[in-house]
Amino acid sequence: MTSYFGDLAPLPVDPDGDLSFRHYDPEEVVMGKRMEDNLRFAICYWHNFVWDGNDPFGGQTFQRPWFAADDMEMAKAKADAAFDMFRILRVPYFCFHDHDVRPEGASLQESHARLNEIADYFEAKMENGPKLLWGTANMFSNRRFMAGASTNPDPDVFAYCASTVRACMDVTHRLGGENYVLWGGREGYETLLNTDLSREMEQMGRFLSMVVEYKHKIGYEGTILIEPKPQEPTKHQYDYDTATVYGFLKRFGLENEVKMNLEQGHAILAGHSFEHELAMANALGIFGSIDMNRNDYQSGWDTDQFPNNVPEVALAYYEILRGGGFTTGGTNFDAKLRRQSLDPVDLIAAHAGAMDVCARGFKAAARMYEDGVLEAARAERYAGWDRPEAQAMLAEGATLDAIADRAEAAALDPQPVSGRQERLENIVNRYV
Ligand code: XUL
Ligand code: CO
Repeated sequence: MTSYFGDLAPLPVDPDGDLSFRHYDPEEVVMGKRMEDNLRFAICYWHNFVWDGNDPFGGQTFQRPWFAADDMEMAKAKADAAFDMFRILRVPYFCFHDHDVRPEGASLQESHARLNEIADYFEAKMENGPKLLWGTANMFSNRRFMAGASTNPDPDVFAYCASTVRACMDVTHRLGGENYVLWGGREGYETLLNTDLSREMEQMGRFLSMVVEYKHKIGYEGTILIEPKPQEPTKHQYDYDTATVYGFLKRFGLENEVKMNLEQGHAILAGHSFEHELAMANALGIFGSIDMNRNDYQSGWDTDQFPNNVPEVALAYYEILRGGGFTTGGTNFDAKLRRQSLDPVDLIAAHAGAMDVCARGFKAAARMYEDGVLEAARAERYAGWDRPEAQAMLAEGATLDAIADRAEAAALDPQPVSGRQERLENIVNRYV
């Protein structure tokens, strides 16, 4: 089959090009690292090669050649197109669900055999090509998962999920995947009238504990990531946001085993900003990776648009830099075209533009971080806490009584100082 993308060569770095990287140069060194290593871009399989353009009111708009049949031959044609796109966009990583890459078999065993056959096909293509940022299992599309995966009222679904995750983690391990993601697509409820919350959360905790045990059993050294999302597809999801997931991890003793894969759009749906979720994960020591996209602020749906707002992206990378940058994580574009963008080249242009937006945002964040102006202002705001009597209040042995006595003896009368928000916003504006 001729390439789905015609004869497109890998995109050049050209500030004046039409289809080029205008701001992203993988070789440019920022904060001592190549931009490729700072941003660790990944392309996702599902939105680009699986989604057919449907929306709640209409069906397929895209006519990808590999949609012609649901067989292994077409799965390989799809992989050819995918790896061709990874080459054109010069990305170092990709991500996939089992369901994205192989047609489901008549039995669990056949599904797993097909997954392994595709993994063999990937392995050959990965020799000089992109690496796997993360693998995951789709336990939300098929109707068997309509009432949840590990939280399902039917224990056979729980067991089916154990088999599915084992197969997907094995393949992720074999392909050198740097992370394994669990997004609780339907781990939540539609109505409390038929839901036993307590039981479902116990099931989810047991399942996650066993996933972690299995990771150690097979010697997989990648990071297990949970991707929080408050709702959609279910009305309420148990992994609502970072703070909720942290409480859940603590409850099951998994806070040192599992980190977060944070998605811009999911943060917005939870009523947060993306930087809030990133800062929270850093504060709790559970930041892992990001799904970069942009959410519509009016619709209330998970619109998974390509990022196109440099200041927003800059603030996100600023929090990531404050936490020390990525380790096993990266920037996965969990983003899809609008359904009228029919041309193959739209997929390329969308990603090239998104990579440029991320590069601009990252470089602004790096300058802001290196100049240290915001950090100096932050440090100054808390400087009082460096005084010995302030430190003593937080130390072991301090009591409310002793502190209260000291406050009264010293006749403390604290004077408010400005939070200087607008001046700080003006500083940010100089960089973006
Ligand atoms: C859904 C979503 C998923 C996860 C992987 O909103 O973000 O695609 O990233 O299952
Ligand atoms: Co995502």
